[in-house]
Amino acid sequence: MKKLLALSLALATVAGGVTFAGGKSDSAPKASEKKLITVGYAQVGAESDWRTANTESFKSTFTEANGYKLIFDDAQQKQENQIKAIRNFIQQDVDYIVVAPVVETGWETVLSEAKAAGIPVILSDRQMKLADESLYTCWVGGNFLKEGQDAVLWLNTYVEKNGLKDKDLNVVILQGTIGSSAQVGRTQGELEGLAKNPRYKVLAKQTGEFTQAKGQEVMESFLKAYPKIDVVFAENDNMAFGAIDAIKAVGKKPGKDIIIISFDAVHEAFNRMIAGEINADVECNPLHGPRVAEIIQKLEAGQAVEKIQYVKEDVFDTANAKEMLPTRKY
Ligand code: GZL
Repeated sequence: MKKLLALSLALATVAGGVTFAGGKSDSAPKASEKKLITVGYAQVGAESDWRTANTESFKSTFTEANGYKLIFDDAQQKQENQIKAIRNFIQQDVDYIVVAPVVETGWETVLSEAKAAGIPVILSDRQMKLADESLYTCWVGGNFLKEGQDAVLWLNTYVEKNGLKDKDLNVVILQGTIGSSAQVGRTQGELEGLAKNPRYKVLAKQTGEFTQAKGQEVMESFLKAYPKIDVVFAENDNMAFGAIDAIKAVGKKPGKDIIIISFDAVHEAFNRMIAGEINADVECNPLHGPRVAEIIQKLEAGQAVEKIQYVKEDVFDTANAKEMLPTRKY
C-alpha cells in the first residue's frame, strides 16, 4: 500500500510540474532527512571464509551513512529459515529483498508473496530455478558452470606440463551443498570436462557442505576407501583446507602426492598455494554488496537492470599466487 501511495504522490508531483524522486527540485529533502532505503538480506549462513567476506561486503555497503537500513538474517544453511526471513521482511514492508538462496528450488510460494506485496527481490550469489522468472528482478554472481570447466582446463595444462599425459589419474570430488547452484554448476563443469579424457577416473564425489570439518571427514573416508588418489576437486576453499589436514594425517603431501584444485580463492587459499598445498584455485568473487547497491540505485531511478549479471573471475595457481596476494580484496 505504501508503495502505491508513494507512486501516486510522485505522479501527482510530476503532474504538478515539480519533479520528485531523483529529479531536480528546490524542495528536495536534505541528505540527512532523506528516507533510508530498507533492504532485507536473507544470507545463507556463516559456513565459509567466502560467506564471511560476502556478509562483510553487504554490511559495509548497506549503512545508514550510505542511505540504507539493512535488516540481516543468517539462515544457518537452512532453507526454512530463509523462507521465514523473507516473510519477516514482507511483514516489515522493506523496500527491497535480497536473497542468496541456499538451494535452487522451493521458492515459488514465498516469492509470490513478495511480488503480491510489491517488494522487488534481487538474487545474489546463488541462483533459483523458477518457472516464473518475473518473481525476481535480477541476479548477480559467479558463473559456476564455467568455474568447473576452468578447473578441469587447468588440470589438463598441468598434466601436459608435468609429463602425466600417459598416466591414469584417480579423481575425487568434495562437492558443495547438494542442490545449491554453486555445487550444481561446478560439479557439471568438472564431470563434463573430466569425461573428455579417458585417463581421468572419477572414483567418488560426496558433499562436504562447504565446511572445513565436513570436508576433512569426507576426505578421510575417501583416503580409507581408495589407496591411490591423484587429484582432489574441492568445491570451496574451506573443504580444501579440511582435505589438506586429512591428507597430512596419512603421511602424504598435499599439492605433491595429491593435486588439489579448489574454488573461491579466499586469502588463506593464497597462503596455501604459496606453501604448495593447493595447486590451483578458481576465483568466485563474494564482494556483491556494491554490485547490489548499484542495482538498487538504478531501480530507484526507474532504470532497467540486466536480469543476469556475471562477475569477472580468474584462475590462480602456485605460479602466480605470491605475486597476486597483495592485490586480493578478500
Ligand atoms: C559461491 C558460494 C559458495 C562458495 C562457498 O557463490 O555460494 O558458498 O563457493 C560458500 O564457499 O559457502
